[in-house]
Amino acid sequence: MATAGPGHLTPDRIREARKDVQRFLLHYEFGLREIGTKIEILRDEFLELHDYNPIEHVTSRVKSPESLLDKVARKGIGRDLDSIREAVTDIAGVRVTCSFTSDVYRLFNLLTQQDDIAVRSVKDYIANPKPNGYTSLHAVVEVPVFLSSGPVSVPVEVQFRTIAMDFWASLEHKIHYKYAGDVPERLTEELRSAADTAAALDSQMARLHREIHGDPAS
Ligand code: 0O2
Repeated sequence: MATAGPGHLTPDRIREARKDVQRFLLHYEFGLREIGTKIEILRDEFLELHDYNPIEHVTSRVKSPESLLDKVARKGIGRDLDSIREAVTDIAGVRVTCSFTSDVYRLFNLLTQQDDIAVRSVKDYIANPKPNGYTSLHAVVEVPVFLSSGPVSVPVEVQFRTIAMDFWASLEHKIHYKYAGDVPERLTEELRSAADTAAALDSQMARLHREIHGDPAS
């Protein structure tokens, strides 16, 4: 009877590989929970101290295996879990949508200055918007997760943005997806102009808010 060689797939090996992937993704799920708790604590304390909630909503996701494999193929990353762990930093993602741009930076500072958080990279697309008009503040942070086998450091990409930035990004994402990246020039132009309008709205709302309430955290 033929025995399975080292590269052959057998039901046992497939089961083993599936378990490895599940365990790999579970660490990112734990990382999300740690960051989620930190953000909830900041929000609740802020509300208690200043009677003001700087966060509109928070969403989070672990990248699906399909989307992860797409990215790995697109970027020419090795398909083994060690290479993926090293090269893909947005497997765990949290999006924090704030009321005002000042809250975006305030939350970013409060989170990234915590002692157990290590900042791996920051991209400030608010100070430097992407050519298509995209704005948001991105930070890849490492958070410790304490497993029964000891601590592991889990990277989480945190995107901070205002409601207007979020509105723009979700529409742009739909348009990008609909046209498979080949967006007609007219729509590209309109999106750029909509991004300017969103930025102007953010400034105007912040000005009005200051006029009525002052700076709630000052
Ligand atoms: P999803 O489905 O949201 O996860 P990367 O490709 O991530 O390795 P990159 O592009 O330098 O490297 O990272 P960057 O600029 O930090 O962007 C990562 C994420 O930001 C994207 O994740 C989007 O969520 C968001 N983003 C960046 N640019 C744009 C944009 O032009 N429009 C919109 N709508 N979102 C943007 P993913 O993996 O692309 O998608």
